[in-house]
Amino acid sequence: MSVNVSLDSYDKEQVKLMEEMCILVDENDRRIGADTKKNCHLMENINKGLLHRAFSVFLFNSENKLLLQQRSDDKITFPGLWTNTCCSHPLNTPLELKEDDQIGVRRAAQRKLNHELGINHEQVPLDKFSFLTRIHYLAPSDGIWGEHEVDYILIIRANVDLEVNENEVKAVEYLSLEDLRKRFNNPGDWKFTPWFKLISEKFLFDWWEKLNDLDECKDVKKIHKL
Ligand code: DMA
Ligand code: MN
Repeated sequence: MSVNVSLDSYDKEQVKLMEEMCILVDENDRRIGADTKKNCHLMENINKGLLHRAFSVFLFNSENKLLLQQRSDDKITFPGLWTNTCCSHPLNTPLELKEDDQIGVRRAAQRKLNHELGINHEQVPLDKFSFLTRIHYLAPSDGIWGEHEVDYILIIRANVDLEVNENEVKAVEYLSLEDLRKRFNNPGDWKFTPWFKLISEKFLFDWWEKLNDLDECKDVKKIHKL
């Protein structure tokens, strides 16, 4: 699918990333092809049903605080919004297409935790991510761009060293469960991404209470439509 939308007015590094090849899936998360990150995020294509695979990482430190990030103003979709630790897409490459044990998604999560936040692979080993469930959602960003994804939820508990990539991330903050509840009730100048709000409203606080028993929270077969 190709639509004539100019990327000229956007940040050059972010424009380059729009050439990445995302994995197209059907509503059952079966791979049906590949397309550019640009095409996958144009509302014009999304409105025709284009759907791709994604992941959302929620990283908690040993004090059970969640690492949030504020997206950089250079991002083409959802700039400046506060969200969970790291989100992105497994790419259409042999390593990240692999579905056994969600290994492709885990690899992508490791890659982007490093790219966005400077976290070393050793601090976030592939087998330390807990895969909880998948969420299918659609959310417009502005008139032109949006998201329509089958989103793999990954939780990891780790104390990490950060070296933030300012092209990706404007600010970071560790929040306790109570801090986040307060932020949602009294956001001040904080605006949140739609997927973070959706996941938080439906699942996050429950998962947070059960960080020591995450197996109880796993629903690996189901794709929740939010
Ligand atoms: C896309 O995140 C994935 C989800 C779950 C919204 P993103 O826009 O941060 O992706 P990227 O960092 O690759 O631009
Ligand atoms: Mn996406």
